[in-house]
Amino acid sequence: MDEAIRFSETVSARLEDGVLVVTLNNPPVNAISADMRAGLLDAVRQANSDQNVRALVITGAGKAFIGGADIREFGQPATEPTLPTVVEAIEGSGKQIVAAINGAALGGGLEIALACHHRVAGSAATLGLPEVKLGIVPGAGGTQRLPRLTGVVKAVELISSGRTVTARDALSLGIVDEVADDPVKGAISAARDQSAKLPRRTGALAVPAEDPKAIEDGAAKALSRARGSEAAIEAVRLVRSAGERSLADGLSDERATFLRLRDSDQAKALRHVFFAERAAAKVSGLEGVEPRKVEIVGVVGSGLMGSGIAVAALDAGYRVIVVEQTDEAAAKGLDRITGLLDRALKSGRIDEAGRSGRLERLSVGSSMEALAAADLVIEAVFDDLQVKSELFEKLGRIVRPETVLATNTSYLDPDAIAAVTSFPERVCGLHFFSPANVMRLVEVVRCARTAPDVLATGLAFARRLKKLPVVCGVCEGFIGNRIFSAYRREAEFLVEDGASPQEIDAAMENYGFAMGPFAVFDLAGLEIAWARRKRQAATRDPSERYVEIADRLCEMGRFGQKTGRGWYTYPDGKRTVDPEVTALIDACRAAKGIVPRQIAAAEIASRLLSAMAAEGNALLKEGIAERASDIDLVLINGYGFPAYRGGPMYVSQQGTHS
Ligand code: 3H9
Repeated sequence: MDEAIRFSETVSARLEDGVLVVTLNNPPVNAISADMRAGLLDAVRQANSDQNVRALVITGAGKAFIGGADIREFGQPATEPTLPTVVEAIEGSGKQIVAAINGAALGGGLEIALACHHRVAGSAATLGLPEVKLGIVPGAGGTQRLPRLTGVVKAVELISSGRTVTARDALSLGIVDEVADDPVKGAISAARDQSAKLPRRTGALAVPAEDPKAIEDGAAKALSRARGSEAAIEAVRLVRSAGERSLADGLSDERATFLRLRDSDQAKALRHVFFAERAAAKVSGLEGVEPRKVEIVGVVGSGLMGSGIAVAALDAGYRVIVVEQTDEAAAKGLDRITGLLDRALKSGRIDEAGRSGRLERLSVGSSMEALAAADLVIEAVFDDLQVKSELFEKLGRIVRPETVLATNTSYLDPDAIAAVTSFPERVCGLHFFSPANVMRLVEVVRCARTAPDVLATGLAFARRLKKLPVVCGVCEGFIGNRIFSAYRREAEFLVEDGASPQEIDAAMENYGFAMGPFAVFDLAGLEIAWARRKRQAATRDPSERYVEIADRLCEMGRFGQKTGRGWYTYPDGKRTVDPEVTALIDACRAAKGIVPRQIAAAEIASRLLSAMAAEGNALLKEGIAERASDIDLVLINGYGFPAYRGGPMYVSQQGTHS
């Protein structure tokens, strides 16, 4: 065998002192294409019959080891050799095969690594089986081999959540055998050391014995989180069965399940979401634009939103300066932030050193002048134009000439806020969702005068926070709240037409929302929408349909869950239908001469989804959203729209409402 060999377009190898180092090179993430499968199988087969080769190492070129199966091929029939064939050849090889996991080993990438006889991970590697996020189960042995290394309990949790782990965690879970600074070097040396030994085949290991109760509890927890995701439910079943039957039986069930789910509506919708997230990162007008450098983040306001933003920025490693109006408010803000960090510590998300490191990078005070040091200042004060405008005017006199200012307003016009400064080009919107340290969505608002590098700074900042930024233009409510208003309007029409709030909630929960609309209205509070309706009253077209029930509820002091009463009542915190509301609804219908009719769940869902899509189309026409898939991402990540349905725009394009 030559020293430099090419097995296919994407697979090449070099022989290093008897060890064949096979490198997979399919930029940008070494996704497993048909060409890669063919090349890798060829490499293994040839090495097995080549006496100059004592052992093999498999590694990836560039940053990733293998980012998984090529998702773009999922719409087409699988071609030979399939991944299970390649994986079987690797595991069955008579010569030692060592995985040098230099970066992300995800999905089929981890399945290849699991089939290798020894695994060396680089310290920055990430490992996981994220298939359920794509509506499928692992299709090349993941559900059967992972539990043989980690036990069923851990494998159920990892595969049903699709969570990735660090190299260190993978080592303690038994997924990898070593962590090394130079994984290729480490793998070559392991391959040499072990070349005379019999390969340790993961598939031949027994699934470790565990307490049946722990397995039962773990599965129950995973299933309760699965919420309508068929893939997660199937993943739990397959992993549990690993200890109860032969590898061959487990693999054949896994493969059949994978193929069935791959062609399911849920998987198609989730593939749409996957590519939508990548598309959202491509913002027109920002090609080649560099973001400004941000190291110090200022946050004005330390209420629920401000403290959440501060914690998210601390989590991302920034120095954070929080400013409040008074010393007393600052002390309360510090308490709130410390409380959030304590909760993260208690849940194990951060350790003691992580907590103290964050507090060292934080300062909370009442002097606005402290913000002179900040590269980016985010205001998160009371949503009132006067308050925000005065603040921006003041900030304009304090911050440095290159500092970016961002407003976290939900409903106000950020152009009006920017206009009070002498530098509106340095202002953008960063609309976080509550709780800001948890919710993934950030609407990055491109104001009329926002400079491209300022918008790019907002995006880069949100990305470093590990959030999903979606760019939108200026309109009342931006993308999400505009669509949510349309959703609210249609939900109220449905009530007037004859459906009860609880029927509507049940229909949407059945569709896949975590909560129905009326439960959400009560949770969020009814007063903000009421105030908006009152603001709009003078300019409202009198011929437009208007439902007064929510106004009457607010007049009765029923502002939602926090007042114990809204669309529902909450004795002991439990959501309960209130006859007083039922009577009010009846009276409002009667006053308009509406004879209520039974509305089926399918019609409820269809009308609400159509209302969302219609508003989405209006946003596209107005240029507020750049693409339909951005709107889907906003609804999925900010409003509980079930990801496996693909979002309201996707649903309307598919013409499937139920
Ligand atoms: C699977 O493996 C099934 C098996 O069990 C069974 C098989 C039988 N395919 O995210 P980025 C593209 S299911 C095709 O911005 P990063 C992506 O679209 C798979 N394309 O990079 C983008 O393209 P573009 C399980 C893929 O550095 C570009 O690569 N695996 C794939 O921030 C850059 O992506 C997964 O679910 C793919 N698998 O993050 C992992 N992956 O430039 C999915 C990426 O044209 N991938 N692309 O927009 C990821 O999580 C991240 O991409 C990764 C890199 C962490 C790898």
